[in-house]
Amino acid sequence: MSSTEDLHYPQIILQYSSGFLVSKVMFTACELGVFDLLLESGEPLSSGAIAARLGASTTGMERLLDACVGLKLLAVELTQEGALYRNTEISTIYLTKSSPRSQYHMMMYYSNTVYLCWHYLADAVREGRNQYERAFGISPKDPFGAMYRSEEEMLKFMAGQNSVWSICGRDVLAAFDLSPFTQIYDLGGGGGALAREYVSLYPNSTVTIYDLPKVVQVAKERFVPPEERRIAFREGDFFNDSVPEAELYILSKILHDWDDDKCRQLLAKVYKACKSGGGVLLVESLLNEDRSGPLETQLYSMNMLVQTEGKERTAAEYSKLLEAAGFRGVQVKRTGKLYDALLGMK
Ligand code: ASE
Repeated sequence: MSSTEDLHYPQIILQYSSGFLVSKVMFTACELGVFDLLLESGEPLSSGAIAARLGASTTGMERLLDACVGLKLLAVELTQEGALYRNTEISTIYLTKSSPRSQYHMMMYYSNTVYLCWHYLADAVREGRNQYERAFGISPKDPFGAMYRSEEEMLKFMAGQNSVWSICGRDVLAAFDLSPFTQIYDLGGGGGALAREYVSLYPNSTVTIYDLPKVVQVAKERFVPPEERRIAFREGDFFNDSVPEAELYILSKILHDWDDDKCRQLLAKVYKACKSGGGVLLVESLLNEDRSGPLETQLYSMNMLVQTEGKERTAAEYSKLLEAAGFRGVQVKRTGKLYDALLGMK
């Protein structure tokens, strides 16, 4: 029997068509605080109790909870008093706000910002550029000006970006032995979660978070505790201001925001500033060389289209960019997780 005669064949198409419904159910349960309430309560609750506590309708909440059960984000148990809902292990670990591995802030960024940009995906593909004009009525010229259009948006982005490092941070930093480097600059280091992973993995290092002044200010106030002495800050714009000398530069999810021209400019500047014997660590989600996957990276590349000036690239593409800037002995490490690492030396 050929695959087109297989009765199950259409399933995959139907599944794909409701992918965004799945996302939105998860985002909404996070946003309304379902997982936090069930964690806090310590016992299974009815849909009526959850609706009342969260100020929602029972009819809406009941359907949301049932859909979460279908997604295995909640479990349901039928009792004499009716259906009682509780968190599953996966929602406790990743979807509650207070968990050390919480992805809550990423969910909120996806649900309230990324989602709105994706409404204009067809326009983005037609025009080959980001959709801030249509989605938010703001100029697409300066993508980070647009992404940081308000302090609230900037905070949501920083918190969202921070959350992935609780899952992937160790792997990308342990991909190479970085212990010979003690003086590190994390260019575009944002909320500093990767820098914090770095100093915990390499205790003899000092990491300076280099980012736009308003980002640094918020990182200091909201994200990096002042008692963390191994993390320093430097305000600047890496395209327009100077980049200070260091032994290792981290560019984590930076090159994917920019076209090849801007990447070459930035890497040339980093190469010039880098101590000899020093290097640059790229942290990115790598496409397979034949561009056949991973699906997650292909989707992220579409997101770079709607939100930035960049794209996801293959290891060969990043290596070429590094070598064009002068870096040598480029090594690639695939972690098997969402983000991978490349190391180039001066
Ligand atoms: C960026 C990373 C992201 C710029 C915009 C972004 C992410 C979302 N929006 O450097 C995180 C990665 N996730 C996706 C969907 O690309």
